[in-house]
Amino acid sequence: MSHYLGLDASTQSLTAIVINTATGEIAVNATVNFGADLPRYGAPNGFVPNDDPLVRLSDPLMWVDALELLLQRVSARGYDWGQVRGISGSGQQHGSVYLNAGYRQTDWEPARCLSEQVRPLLSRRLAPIWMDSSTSEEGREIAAAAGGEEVVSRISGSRPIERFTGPQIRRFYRTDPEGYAKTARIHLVSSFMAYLLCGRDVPIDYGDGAGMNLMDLATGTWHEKLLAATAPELAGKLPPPAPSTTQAGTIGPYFAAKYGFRPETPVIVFSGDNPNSLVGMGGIEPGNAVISLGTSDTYFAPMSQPRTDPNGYGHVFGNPAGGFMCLIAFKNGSLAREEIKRRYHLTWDAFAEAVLERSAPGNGGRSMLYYYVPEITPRILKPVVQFLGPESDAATAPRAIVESQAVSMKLHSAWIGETPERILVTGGASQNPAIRQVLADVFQADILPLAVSNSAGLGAAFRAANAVGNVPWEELFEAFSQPDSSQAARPDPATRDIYAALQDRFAEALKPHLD
Ligand code: ADP
Ligand code: XUL
Repeated sequence: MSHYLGLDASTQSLTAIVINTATGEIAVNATVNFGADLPRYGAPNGFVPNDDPLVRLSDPLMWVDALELLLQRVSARGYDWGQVRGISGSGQQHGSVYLNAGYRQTDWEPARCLSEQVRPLLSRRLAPIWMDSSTSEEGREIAAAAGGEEVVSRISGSRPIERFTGPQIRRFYRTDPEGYAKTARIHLVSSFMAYLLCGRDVPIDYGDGAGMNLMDLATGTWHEKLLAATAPELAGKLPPPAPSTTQAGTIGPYFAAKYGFRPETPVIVFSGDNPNSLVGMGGIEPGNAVISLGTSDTYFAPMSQPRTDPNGYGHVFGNPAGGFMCLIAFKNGSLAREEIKRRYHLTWDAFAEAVLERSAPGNGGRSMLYYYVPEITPRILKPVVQFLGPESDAATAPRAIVESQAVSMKLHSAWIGETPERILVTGGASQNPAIRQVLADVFQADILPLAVSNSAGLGAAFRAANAVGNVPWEELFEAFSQPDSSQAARPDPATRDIYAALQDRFAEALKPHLD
């Protein structure tokens, strides 16, 4: 019995990953896709279409049905949930679920479907998710009441951000004060899923709790001033924050009776998808960083100190393995690289060849501002695309964008105050050897590609194994998330000064465009 379950409730799907720590095998990897498998919710991409592009809401009952469907499906394939020794999970960050005073009555009947029994507990029919950006006004009000954006950032790890839970709660309070008054419990997506499984009130873990603009990073408690700035009587509506290793409870009678879990199966608090990914990728120790090169690029890394970004671009969350982590999002990632690829009619192989064979580090002074869409880091609201230095062509433009993106990442992660020796890379563009080499040279660190799919679900399963079965992190990383060293890029020390100079020039060029 060395099976541990990680559940990942993401924007478009719910996934179950069961790891077998005795054999190093993945015993279960199953997904329910909200759009395809639950079309009755009318949410092809996981949220309910809305005429207002700023509004993004999802139906929490869809998540409840997805959980049941997923468990049923895996059982139907012959898997016995009674083998599971511990459970944890992951949720898309920031989204919130609003329950009325009935939330404590959890004597759910296994003979009836759970969503029917949860429906009367909702004090708000739909849940705002991380893609919602309708709360700019509320963010400004919270900042004003708390003493400024910097104060909110210093306490909570982020300035008020539209998608963060505090501004979302304030918006609910303002637009539906009655609904807010009826709300007795506010959960994150992660803690809501844990609540369902346990059938009892559960805490919010530090990892995900830090994404609310409400938690004091220094103490791990809700911050009175931020609560007061957000909405009245909020303290009583929030579950307590708790370390990510906390046992939330054991599996509830509903799931034990209906799906065959052992009744005493421990459930470890769920966390956010980014904190779980840090674990799933094996990046929990300072000295590591993860760069995910997907549609957008993200940089996340463990931090030994809860520093905050003085510019207010980055976020600080809890590291589920202890301490803190940062997350920095760069919107112009693959999208911008694809623009260059298209403009010069290149394949990805030709793009890599241009960087590795047809140009050299520093690119003869050619770099670029590559902000095809508004950027989060640094904050640039008006798109700007501009080549800098001598004119670029098909041989030099790929290097111009890759070097510029890499120095921007280095520049905008400097506030973390820790130099990574080893950077794990993932996402579609991490397959590109040229991008890996430029990152190695700019960061003067080893770049190691990691082919882990669903690092959030895997990280959740690791957390269950670590907390319940005392399985050491290293053993889990060794078995399930080994980077591919044969594809590693190593830094060339001769490029250090070239990139230090480029970083300074790039920072200067950015200045007139910053918002
Ligand atoms: P997401 O999960 O955010 O949708 P992925 O991690 O799947 O994204 O990455 C998809 C992106 O990877 C595509 O947009 C594409 O531009 C990029 N990509 C795929 N292969 C390569 C390559 N060889 N070199 C550079 N970029 C690539
Ligand atoms: C992080 C964020 C997203 C969601 C998506 O701040 O908003 O990464 O967690 O799953």
